Amino acid sequence: MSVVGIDVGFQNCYIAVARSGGIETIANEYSDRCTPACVSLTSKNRMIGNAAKSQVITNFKNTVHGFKKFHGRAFDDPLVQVEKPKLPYSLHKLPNGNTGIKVPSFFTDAERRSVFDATQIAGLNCLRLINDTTAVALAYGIYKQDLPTPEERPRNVVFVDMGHSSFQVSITAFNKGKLKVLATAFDLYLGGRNFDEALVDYFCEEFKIKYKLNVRDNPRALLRLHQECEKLKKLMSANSSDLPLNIECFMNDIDVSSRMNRGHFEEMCAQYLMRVEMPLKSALEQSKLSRDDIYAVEIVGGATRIPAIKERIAKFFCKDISTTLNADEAVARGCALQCAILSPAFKVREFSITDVVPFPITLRWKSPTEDGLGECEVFSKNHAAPFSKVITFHKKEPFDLEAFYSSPQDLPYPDHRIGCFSVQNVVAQPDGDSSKVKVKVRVNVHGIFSVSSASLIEKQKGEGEDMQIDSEPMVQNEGRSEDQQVILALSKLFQIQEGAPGEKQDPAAGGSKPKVKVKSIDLPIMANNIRQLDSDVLNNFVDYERQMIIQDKLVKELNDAKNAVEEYVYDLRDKLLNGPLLYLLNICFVFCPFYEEKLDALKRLGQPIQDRHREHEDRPRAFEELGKKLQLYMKFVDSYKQKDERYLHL
Ligand code: ATP
Ligand code: MG
Ligand code: K
Repeated sequence: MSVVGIDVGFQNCYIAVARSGGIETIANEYSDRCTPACVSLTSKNRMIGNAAKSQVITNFKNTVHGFKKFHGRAFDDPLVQVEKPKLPYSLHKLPNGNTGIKVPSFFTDAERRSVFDATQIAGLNCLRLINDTTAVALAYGIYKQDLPTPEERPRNVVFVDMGHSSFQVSITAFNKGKLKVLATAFDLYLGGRNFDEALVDYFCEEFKIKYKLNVRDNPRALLRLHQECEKLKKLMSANSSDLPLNIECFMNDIDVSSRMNRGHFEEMCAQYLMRVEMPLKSALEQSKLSRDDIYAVEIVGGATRIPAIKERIAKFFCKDISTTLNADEAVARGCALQCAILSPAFKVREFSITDVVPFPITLRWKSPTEDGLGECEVFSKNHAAPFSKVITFHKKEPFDLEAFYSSPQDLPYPDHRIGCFSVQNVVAQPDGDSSKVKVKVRVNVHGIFSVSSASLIEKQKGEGEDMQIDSEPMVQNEGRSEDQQVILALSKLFQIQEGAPGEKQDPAAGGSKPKVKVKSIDLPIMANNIRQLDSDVLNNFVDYERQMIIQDKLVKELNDAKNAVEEYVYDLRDKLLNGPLLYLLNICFVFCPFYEEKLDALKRLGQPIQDRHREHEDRPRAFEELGKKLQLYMKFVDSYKQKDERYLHL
């Protein structure tokens, strides 16, 4: 069994794997530890990663990249509509209203569920979905030997991650063996690509005037300009002097060239640089810490390499920034560590993670006949997660619980609804009184919300109030007792898929006074409007994925066979140079439908030729050897002649 951590970035993916010696970021088939988040489709197969990225320009319509932001989003979502015109490939509406990319963050419930679905389709067993900065925090904390003891004041570290598409900050408190996220803040629309786009805009304008080119009308040229601008941006991080931009045969056979320097670039990007401070400020305020309480500011993510961004972060915290972690690989490594902790196959130092609920969640309820409409915020902002709570209702009939995010204005997502959970089979007590119904709500290890179970308590006197909340922190995944944790993680995983009907209620849950004897009956819960794929649809995708894997494999085998034939042909061609045999060879190449057959046919044709060729080559050597032997013999004869006179007389 192996466990891996995967960081799916907007631009790049990293995969780290836990090995007995530690965490290792693995390289792909190009010996590259960074794999572009890119899939290129042809009529026959898919190319993934580096191979796909090389197709971005040639096969632009069918090469999909930058899709991270579409997870869990409806097609009509404003974000999708804003991004659409920028994409060289087209987006389509799926039957369920979600976005599909046709050729065929991570933050809100819907996005998490979508990523979760994706892991299932890929055949992965997802142990935990973890926030980027929390993974980074784990990668930071687990190796630190000098963390304060649990009794001491924690060490507070700020983690700043700016990737290609988004910017996030977390403030985390560390003690020996544990970390607790205190606050998170983000600008989900600020990242390296904004800086690329600023350059692209600038050069589009310039080329319009200088060369009369309408770059925006030519997707191919625009993509090339994008790539060149990104290179230029990276160069400017290391170099403050004037730098050239040259693209040959850019458009209409015209070569273009221009220049840029860091100072000018920073001016152009002032609007983006200004936005760096906001999330930093918000996180610090939420954490209720002062700047003096901050032990270190750690930066990760490719775009934090831009000097102006580093400066702004340092200036805000009045502190030099640290780069203890590998800026590119920290997220994946943290994920792999988390999996190793969860997996029974690894012994890892104990380390518990308490993450936060990034957006407050409210439940609203009503029942068909009662007109009582109630509402309650079940998870406040930055509430610890994973966490379960038990809410007690007094009801006579089935009722609906509608879950939604309390503050839609802070949400990076247009729809603040999470889903509707119907608690079924609720009946009144035999004496006509309301029944006590205990409902368990939970934010699980993946940060996914659900009404996970409900039970009806028989013969309990009503307390006259509609509901009450008992809190009960969910079992944390605390290192050692590995087997149980995996079982726990897996069982949780399972419940999500099944919509958690009739889960067995822990008798201790809810902290109810154990004196009164009660009978508890599990109630089924129906989840509606959850932004997760139905099991049918999911299974279809799983099948489809399998078919595509087989297809990819077939095409690869075919390519390998083709290469073998070609190699053979070139080899033979070199030897034959020309003539009727070559003609025959070509015919053979064209007429055999399968590469294996082609190779066989060729070999049948080629072998005698090669044999003769070898004979021919061997002949001079044989003569030479014969000659040498003859000479030797002659020498022998000569010497003998001199020594033995009798020989002469023979
Ligand atoms: P996200 O986290 O937003 O989903 P990601 O994880 O794919 O995206 P990263 O791999 O962390 O993003 O960073 C990629 C970004 O960093 C790109 O915009 C890239 O141009 C930028 N970048 C990488 N190196 C440098 C550099 N030396 N100077 C400036 N920018 C850089
Ligand atoms: Mg990232
Ligand atoms: K473990």
